[in-house]
Amino acid sequence: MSPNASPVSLTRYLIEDQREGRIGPDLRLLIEVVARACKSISIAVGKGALGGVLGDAGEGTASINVQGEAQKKLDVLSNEILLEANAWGGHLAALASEEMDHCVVVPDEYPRGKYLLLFDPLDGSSNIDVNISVGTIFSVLRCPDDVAQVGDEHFLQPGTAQVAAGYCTYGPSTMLVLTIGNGTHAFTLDREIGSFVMTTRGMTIPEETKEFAVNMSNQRFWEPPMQQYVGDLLAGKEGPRGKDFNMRWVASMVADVHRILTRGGIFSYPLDAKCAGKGGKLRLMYEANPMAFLVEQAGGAASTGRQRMLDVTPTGLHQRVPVFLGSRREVEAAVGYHQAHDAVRATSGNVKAVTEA
Ligand code: P6P
Repeated sequence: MSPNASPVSLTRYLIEDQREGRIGPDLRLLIEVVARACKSISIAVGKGALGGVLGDAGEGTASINVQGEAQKKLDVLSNEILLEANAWGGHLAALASEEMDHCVVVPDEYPRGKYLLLFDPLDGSSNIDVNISVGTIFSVLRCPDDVAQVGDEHFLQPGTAQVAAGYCTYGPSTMLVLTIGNGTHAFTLDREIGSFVMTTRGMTIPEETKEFAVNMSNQRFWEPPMQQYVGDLLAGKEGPRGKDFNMRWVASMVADVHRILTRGGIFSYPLDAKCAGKGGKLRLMYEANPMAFLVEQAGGAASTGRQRMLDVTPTGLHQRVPVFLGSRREVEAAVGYHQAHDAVRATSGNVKAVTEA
């Protein structure tokens, strides 16, 4: 059989990348360990009501995480699976999770590696009880050299510092989507042999789209540029955009982003009056940044609406940001509405200052 005919497993893909010098053995091991943990999470999620793991965590008393959100049993289980899988391998210095207030340093009884792993163990978990796709999102950073005691502050690196990022979507099929900075590639879990097999080498997001993803129920809370942007989308071909748009909103970021990586579109969770005080809804370090890395590696764009997502300098482990990501031309259009609005506001602010001087 010619070498190009046999299926490429995740292991083979990573070994080839290591052989070509794009990753080292520790990062290869880290990604393999995360993928193995995702297989365990996929099994737990797939059992549904039969696994006794649906519903809220905390027997009777609600369990609330650092985000102030009710934890699902599967949130807690997924977090534990990822912590246990990554503790003993010797590839990590510390881990941080949406479900934990602070980072966790690898226990002293194990060797300490040079990477930092961040994850949302089960994003979209509010959809679990209604059997809608959910997913695990992860991001990998290098631990700064010569750090005696790793703390949250060592994780506060911009998205451009990521050495790997990915997600595992638990849908009709379980798929791992990964980048190590050399394109974005999709692997589908072959349950008969228990391994991830490459099904798309080089996912590519079309530059243009006719499909947007946003939670329209927040429309009255949006900033003016977002109101104008979506209003023009809804105006269709009679409006300034000159074409009709379709809308999708799964309320599971992994599912929405996977659709966009597969067929294009724009995903947005903008600032709104409800979440403006927190900086946004979605988390920078383990949602927006890994997704931005994947999307840019697939030819798309990712922005806060005012700044390239990967350039944001983090100020906190659980920092929230507005998110626009997907088809490059459409993200640029959305950003353009914000830039135009801000320019007018700055000018009127200057005029006001002069007139009041
Ligand atoms: P809303 C899920 O809770 C999540 O963090 C993302 O996966 C998703 O895109 C968003 O929140 C959904 O938010 O306000 O529509 O429920």
